[in-house]
Amino acid sequence: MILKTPFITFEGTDGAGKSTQIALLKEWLVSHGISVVLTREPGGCETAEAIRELVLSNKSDLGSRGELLLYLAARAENVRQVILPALEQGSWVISDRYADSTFAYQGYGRGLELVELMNLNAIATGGIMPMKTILLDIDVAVGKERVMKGRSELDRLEQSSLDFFERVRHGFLKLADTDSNRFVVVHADKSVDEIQQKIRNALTPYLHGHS
Ligand code: Z5A
Repeated sequence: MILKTPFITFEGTDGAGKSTQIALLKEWLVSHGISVVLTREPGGCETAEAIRELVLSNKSDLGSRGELLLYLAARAENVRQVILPALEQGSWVISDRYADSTFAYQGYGRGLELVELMNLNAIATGGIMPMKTILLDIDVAVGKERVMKGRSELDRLEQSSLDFFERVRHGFLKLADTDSNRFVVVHADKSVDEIQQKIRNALTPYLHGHS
C-alpha cells in the first residue's frame, strides 16, 4: 500500500529517550500546521493497551512465542484502529516502537527466526511499514540508568539482563544497516536539544507536500 502521509517510528533500547523526543517533534510539526497522531507499541488503542498490561506484567509467565504473538496481536489492532485511519485522514503518524522492536527484541534478543518474524509481522500489519524510522542508539547501561531513576519497580521486560539488551542494540544497528534508506541512526547520549535538532533535520524534506 502506498501511504499518502508520513508514518514515522521511533526505536531503540530502554531509556533511549524516545518519548521525550516524540513529544518535542510533535510540537514542531504542529507549529508547521501538520496534523499529528501519536501512538505507541504495545498499545495505542483500548484492546492493544490491555495486551500491553498483560505482556509487560511481572505476573505474566510468557515464553518467547506467546510473547511474540501478543505483541503482534496488539500491533494488528493498533494498525487497524489507529494508524491506518489516521494516515487515511492525512495526519502524520508517529509510533513509539513498531515492527523493528519485534525484529530486535524477539529476533536478536530472544533468538527467534528473523524471516519468520518478518512474515508474521506482514500478516499483522497488512504490510504497512514506516516511511522513516528514527533509531535512538544508546549504551545499554546508560539507558538502564535513566530508566531506573525514580522508579521502585521494573516491568517484566525491563528486568532482562544487560546481555539481552546488548543483543537487542546490536540487532537494531544491523537492521538499520540493511535498510539505510528508511533508518536514521541518532546517537542518544547527547543533550535532548541536540538529538531533537538531528531528528528535525532528517524530517525537514518531508514537511512540504505532506502537511
Ligand atoms: N517490545 C518488544 O519486545 N517487542 C515489540 O514488538 C514491542 C516492544 C513493540 C515496551 O516498553 C517494551 O516492550 C520494551 C520493548 C518491548 N521493553 N523493554 N525493556 P515501554 O514502552 O514501557 O518502554 P520503552 O519503549 O523502552 O520506553 P522507556 O524505556 O520508558 O524510554 P524512552 O521512551 O526511550 O525514554 P524517555 O521516557 O523519553 O526517557 C527516559 C528517561 O531518560 C527520562 O527520565 C528522561 O527524562 C531521560 N532522558 C531522555 N532523554 C535524555 C537525554 N538526552 N539525556 C539525559 N536524560 C534523558
